[in-house]
Amino acid sequence: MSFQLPDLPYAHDALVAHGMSAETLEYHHDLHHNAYVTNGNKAIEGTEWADRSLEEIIKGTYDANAVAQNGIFNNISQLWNHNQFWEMMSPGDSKMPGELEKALNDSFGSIDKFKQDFAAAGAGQFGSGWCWLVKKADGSLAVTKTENGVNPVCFNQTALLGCDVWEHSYYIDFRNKRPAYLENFLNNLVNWENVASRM
Ligand code: MN3
Repeated sequence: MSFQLPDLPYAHDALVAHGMSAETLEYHHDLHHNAYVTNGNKAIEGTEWADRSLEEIIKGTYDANAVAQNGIFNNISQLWNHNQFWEMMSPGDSKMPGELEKALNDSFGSIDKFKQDFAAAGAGQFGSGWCWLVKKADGSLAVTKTENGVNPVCFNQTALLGCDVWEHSYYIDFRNKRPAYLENFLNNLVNWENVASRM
């Protein structure tokens, strides 16, 4: 079995009015995400991981004590991360469902405070990585940041929202301004219905 690159759930130019260009999606989905699929398939070929699910491979190859993760983990986790990322953005005007609004207010004090924490996590991730809203095993919500391809699956957490803060995610549209990219992501791009469906 080999993994496939999923189609974007919208056209390449569907997010232009929301601050993400077609050129970004052409590079980010068609080239970067596709490279994780190609290299991930190559890396697992002929290994014990060849017929396992993405989540099984991520959990089985993540090494909490390693200075740098291995090639199987890096490519497969990034494949999974991007599969989620496209679904977490919407070309429409996404309204936050009431249950999610209540959960964020209860956990962070206000929606604004949640957005501040999430943006600070993304801006504060030194080098490549991701920031997340996760649901922990005990049911509580938290904002986290991870380096490179590491993701909530590694920690048995549910990823409710994730933002890619690798430079390839924002350099075409925002150049070096990662905080502006994060602010735009939170205010114009998030598919809040998708976030709520993951709870
Ligand atoms: Mn990326």
